[in-house]
Amino acid sequence: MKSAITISLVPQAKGGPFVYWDGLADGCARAAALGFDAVEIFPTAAHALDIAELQGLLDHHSLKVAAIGTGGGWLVHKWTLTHPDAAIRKQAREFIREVVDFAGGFGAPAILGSMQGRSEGDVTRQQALEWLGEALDDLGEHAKRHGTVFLYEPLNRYETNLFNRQQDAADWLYLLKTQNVRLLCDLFHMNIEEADPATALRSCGPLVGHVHFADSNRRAIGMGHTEIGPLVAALRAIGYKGYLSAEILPLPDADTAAQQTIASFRKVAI
Ligand code: LER
Ligand code: MN
Repeated sequence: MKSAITISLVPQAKGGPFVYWDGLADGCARAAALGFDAVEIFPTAAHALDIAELQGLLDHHSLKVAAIGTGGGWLVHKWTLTHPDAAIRKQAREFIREVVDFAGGFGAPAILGSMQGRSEGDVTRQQALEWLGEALDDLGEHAKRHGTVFLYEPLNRYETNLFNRQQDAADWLYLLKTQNVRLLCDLFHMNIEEADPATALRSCGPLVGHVHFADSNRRAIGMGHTEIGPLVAALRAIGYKGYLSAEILPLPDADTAAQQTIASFRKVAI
């Protein structure tokens, strides 16, 4: 397994679960100094990122891009793939496609988290899942052109009512036309929603495509009450070789959260 840490470039996400907040150069330098393998980037939009700048930083620090988030489309514009307005759903899809293209250039997947939206008002669950399924079929196949997968993240009940548990999402993903979407298993959401997170990871097997490495309280692993040993054992058992990426609160401060993360990673995952 490989280590990664998050960099947020979205001012509207302040207070959110990202470790570094002071730009790509700062985040990459700090991540590399601690020995992380990769960074996970949370941009306002794909076009706000500079390909040459990012490539230069990755080369200089021997880092990779673990994944790129799309939640900026929700935080900045309130766009989702299940919005009742067709024009907004289209903008949401375009926004995410651009992230798929940008991330694909770095061999990394894009993440669908907050931009999945929810079923509410006149949008029934059936309707929302139809729109979400169409979008995932498109985005999954689009990612394939770059040789990458597309990541779908079940969120806890306070953030979506579409899929809160990994197995429910997995059963539904298998019904899609595309088979190029993988699950992003966020241990923070799983701590809230799963009866047994380790069993959930084992049962999703090859669909597990990325992991958000967060403790029960969304702090660095080791700063809450999650027992990480059985979770890593479950990931080993299914042959997971991807990233454990720290999408966590920068508490008590970013550097301490990052140091705690890499110490926990080295203890359990190497
Ligand atoms: C995104 O990865 C996520 O986990 C959501 O809770 C938004 O922060
Ligand atoms: Mn997450």
